Amino acid sequence: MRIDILTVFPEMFQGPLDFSIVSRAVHSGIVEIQIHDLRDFTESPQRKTDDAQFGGGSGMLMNALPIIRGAEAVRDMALESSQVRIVFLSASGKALTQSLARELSLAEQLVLVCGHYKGVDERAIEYLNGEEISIGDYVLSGGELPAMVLVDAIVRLLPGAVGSLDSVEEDSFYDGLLEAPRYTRPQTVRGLSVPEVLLSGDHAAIDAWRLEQSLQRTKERRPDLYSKWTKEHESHQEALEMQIVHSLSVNPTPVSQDASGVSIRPLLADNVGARKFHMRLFEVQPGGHTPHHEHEWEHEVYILQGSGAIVSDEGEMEFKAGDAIWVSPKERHQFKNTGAENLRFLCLIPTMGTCT
Ligand code: 9D3
Repeated sequence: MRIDILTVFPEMFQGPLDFSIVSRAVHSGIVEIQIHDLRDFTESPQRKTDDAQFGGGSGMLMNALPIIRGAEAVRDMALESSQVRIVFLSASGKALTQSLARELSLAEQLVLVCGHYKGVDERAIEYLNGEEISIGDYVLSGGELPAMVLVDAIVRLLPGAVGSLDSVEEDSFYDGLLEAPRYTRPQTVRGLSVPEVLLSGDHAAIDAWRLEQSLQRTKERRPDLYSKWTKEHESHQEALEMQIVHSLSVNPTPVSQDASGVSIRPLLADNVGARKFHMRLFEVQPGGHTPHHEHEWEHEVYILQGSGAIVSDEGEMEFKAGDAIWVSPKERHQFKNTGAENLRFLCLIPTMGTCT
């Protein structure tokens, strides 16, 4: 990939791009980054790049022509000009997201135009067929820092830019959730210890704890992401089949591997051979319960948070966070929350035809 940056402050780019992943990618030839001074594309002796705006209004606007000449010049420099995208970093652009970064990382050449002052003459964007991108809803003084942010987000996605472990962006059940808290040595820092479960070696319990923490944090800090995640995980259960096997099937030894190499590790011995699941996440308030119900299939239930009991004709079975329980087919039952916090549990329902 080749990235050309047009700016009136080329000096700002000395430093930030010379470190870590971006610098390594440049030195190994994965990406070529060129910074261009927009003043080099002016024609007046004063090398002026801005002017007052038509229609009135305070502040200066960047002239269209230096930007157009600059973009045309760098477009001609590139060997293959087929896949060029011209991006204007602009406070009124569409939001930069990971999926937009991923999409941009597929281009052969990017031309980034850093706006400044009150903005740029609209005709520069129109003539060059540019797209406007913002890095978030806050006011900065120019497009230079956003351009560096964009470069960092894109370059680390280029094949070979990041060590092999990180480089695979695996689709995961946790996608769209904030990460659970993490800890490293020493075990005690100024009297603060590491959550017990992380030292237990019990991978099922650790997975359940992390999922619970992720859900809790996301709900609190990013209600937007939380409702998106819960919606997706209710309505697109098919898409989740593999992820659930991934994140919640946690016996110590793999039982089998499917074609994609995913280890299938059933939670319960009865479930050997089951390959795919639908998933439903339920939440019951303290003192609350689900309706009485029964179903044709038997399925696993994984308790993520809280404690309670499953009540059926057979009697009552208590459970707590970390437990995996088994619900028999055609047995009328309900879940009760007997604890003080919300009860959360995942139901894993085997997909027809893939379960023995
Ligand atoms: C009249 C000033 N603004 C209204 C609040 C518009 C404006 C123009 C130019 C605001 C900021 C800027 C300078 N910022 C950018 O060029 C910019 C930016 C940003 O401010 N926030 C997030 N992403 C970006 S990308 C470029």
